[in-house]
Amino acid sequence: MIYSDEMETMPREALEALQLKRLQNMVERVYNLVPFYKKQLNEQNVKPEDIKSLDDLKRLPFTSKQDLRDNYPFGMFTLPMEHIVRVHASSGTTGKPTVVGYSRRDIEVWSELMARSFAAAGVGRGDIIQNAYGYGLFTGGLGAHYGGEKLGATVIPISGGNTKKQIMIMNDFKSTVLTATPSYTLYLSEAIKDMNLDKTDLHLKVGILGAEPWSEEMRKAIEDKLDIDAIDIYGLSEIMGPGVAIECKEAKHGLHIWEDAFIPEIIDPETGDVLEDGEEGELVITTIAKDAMPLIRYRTRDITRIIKDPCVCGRTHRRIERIKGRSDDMLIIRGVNIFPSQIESLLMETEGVEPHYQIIVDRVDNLDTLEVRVEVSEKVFSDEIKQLQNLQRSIEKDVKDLYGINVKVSLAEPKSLERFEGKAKRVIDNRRL
Ligand code: DLL
Repeated sequence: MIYSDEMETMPREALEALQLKRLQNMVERVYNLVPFYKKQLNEQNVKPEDIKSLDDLKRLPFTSKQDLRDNYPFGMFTLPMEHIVRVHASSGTTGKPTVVGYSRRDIEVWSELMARSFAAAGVGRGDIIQNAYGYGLFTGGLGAHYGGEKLGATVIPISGGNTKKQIMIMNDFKSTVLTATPSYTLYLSEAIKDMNLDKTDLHLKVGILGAEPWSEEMRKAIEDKLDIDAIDIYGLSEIMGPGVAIECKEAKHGLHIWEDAFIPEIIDPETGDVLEDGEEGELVITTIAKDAMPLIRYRTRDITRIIKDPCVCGRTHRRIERIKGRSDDMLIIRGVNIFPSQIESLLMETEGVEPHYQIIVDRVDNLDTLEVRVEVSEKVFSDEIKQLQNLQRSIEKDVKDLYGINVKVSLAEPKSLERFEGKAKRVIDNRRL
């Protein structure tokens, strides 16, 4: 279902003309209103009036998370506090969080983009959205909440956690849509089984899952366990929150990025050079419809590529491929680049293991070591030791075949590894301690 035909199926030419107009406007505003940007543009020797085509975007400087930290808390705002109606913040693991401010218009635009995203996933009026994203400084809860209301669906603001109650409500209120992280969705699916409920007792039909990397194989596992369509949704606080990009139900391949509000670029993270459509690199986003805190060429650190082929759904906004991981989560083990999502795919394709795993990296005698802990299924757990050893060796061999490095695989008892209510933490890197 298309929420706004006019915007979502706008011919490319018109869309690009709109982008240019909005970009010019935005650059002029931040130049005049944000001292940080005035300085950056002056240093780069660009004036707002130099932006004559979308190609001129390249001439503008990048914005990094560090820039936001340096301007903590409100230094990036274009508006005085009387016009800021909400703030969110992303929980930095180290130091101060990054703060994002929204004007009333920003909240309206965000709600509209989230409503579009829900519609793309097949959600509409009459649907009951169980919103298990956390409410608070995290953008997931309130972002999905306002979008669901804007769409005219019913929103249950349950937030994350409280799993038993969550399932009781899901059952009693006949929730049709679940919004949660993929890892929490998995946890819920287990808890549903433990409460002796069957997926067919529930009314869930779609999960709108994101906020962390997950693999195609994980999607299959979730769809199978809950008998739903699992749709990938992407976003980040600095740019807005959830609803920057989403898969459409028709193709379920690649996430449409709402290009009337965001201009995506893919760059080589080392050199900063812009790459061609289709090449893999770091996603950089320029906001062109933000009021209180527009950002020029924000470096997301997320690794993906742009799919430029038209989509079967008729939307003209380009797609980005499922996020492979963050460049800062990429493990470099003895010179080999490893994304946790690749290990996840490999594990999910292995018969007898469950989608719960941990990756432990350490350094012993100056040599990096890699350990993968993965839970085995109840059925396999009761097998003979010999069979378990075979399973362990076969995963070790698969990793070796893929990366050419040795890995230690430890099989864990069913339900022994940590479960997550929000974003999962899969990697334990003891080298940094
Ligand atoms: O996670 C916003 C969000 C909420 C998105 C709910 C989707 C659903 P942050 O906490 O600022 O915001 O984290 C943003 O999470 O840069 C990615 O690294 C990662 N991320 C978000 N969505 C996806 C996804 C929210 N679908 C960071 N796939 C981003 C992979 C994702 N990674």
